[in-house]
Amino acid sequence: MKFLQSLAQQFAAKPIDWDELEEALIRADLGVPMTMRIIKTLQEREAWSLLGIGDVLKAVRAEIARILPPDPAPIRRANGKTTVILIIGVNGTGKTTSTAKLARCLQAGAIDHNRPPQVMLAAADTFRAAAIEQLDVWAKKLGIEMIRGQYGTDPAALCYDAYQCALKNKSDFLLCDTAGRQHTKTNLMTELQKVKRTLGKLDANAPHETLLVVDATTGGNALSQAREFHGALTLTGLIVTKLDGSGKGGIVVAIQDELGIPTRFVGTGEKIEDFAPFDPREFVANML
Ligand SMILES: Nc1nc2c(ncn2[C@@H]2O[C@H](COP(=O)(O)OP(=O)(O)OP(=O)(O)O)[C@@H](O)[C@H]2O)c(=O)[nH]1
Ligand SMILES: [Mg+2]
Repeated sequence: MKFLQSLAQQFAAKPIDWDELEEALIRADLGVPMTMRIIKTLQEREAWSLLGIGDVLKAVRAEIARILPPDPAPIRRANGKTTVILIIGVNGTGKTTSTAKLARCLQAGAIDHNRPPQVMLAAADTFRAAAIEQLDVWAKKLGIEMIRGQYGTDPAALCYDAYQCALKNKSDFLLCDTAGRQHTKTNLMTELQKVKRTLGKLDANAPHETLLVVDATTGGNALSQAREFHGALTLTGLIVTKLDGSGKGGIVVAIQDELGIPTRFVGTGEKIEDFAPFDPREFVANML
């Protein structure tokens, strides 16, 4: 059930219980600061005791609309060279699937309408068993070249080689899928920083996009993930996955609010076509 529908049922026939409302908004993953702002906005209104659920809905919508950029930025392109997109995140959030989905999206020219772009993949998860084969299945299906190395090798070196190869092939995009890692593991975050630094040796602006994949069903934990990954790597955007599940996705509003990181794409299922550029209007309409 959409979270505001359940809110409406909860508050329909009685005066607003501020504690209950606060709890409901936090349960929807909107985060504490935004929840407090919404509550404060409502409480400051004159004759607040007359507030009904309609006012609550309006305040939540207005607050979300104020925070999300109305038109999310398109992919930042490298100047006439290969654009490198680094895909990172904790284990199992949907990085590999999203890498394939994004490749298809870019390949189909859904983002750059001028011509069908050439896309390459780098299988930079050299850690998890079968990770390379998993991406390879997608690469074959999509007819996309994938650069791979041996398991256990340095992902930074693999990304460097893949980038060189993509530049030589005049590929428009290189998407680097990386191993899942806990944001709390310093050595694994350092490994990613090395990947970023190494790519930067071929173009100071590379990777041109550093996208964190967050799973909508993990709720508030995605905010801690975003904080840590952003602190270590300076994220340029989010991909929020599993919006077809029980997660409300409110956390991406909290992440935009606190860290200024925009959501760029959404994953809405396991199939390759279950993916789209983030549309704030549609997102809010689905959420409310
Ligand atoms: N329902 C749903 N499932 C998804 C979505 N995106 C990914 N998945 C599923 O989530 C599971 C994990 O996806 P992966 O792409 O392997 O995740 P990952 O982040 O690469 O995982 P690791 O590399 O092990 O860290 C798979 O079963 C995917 O099919 C989505 O948007 N919706
Ligand atoms: Mg993976």
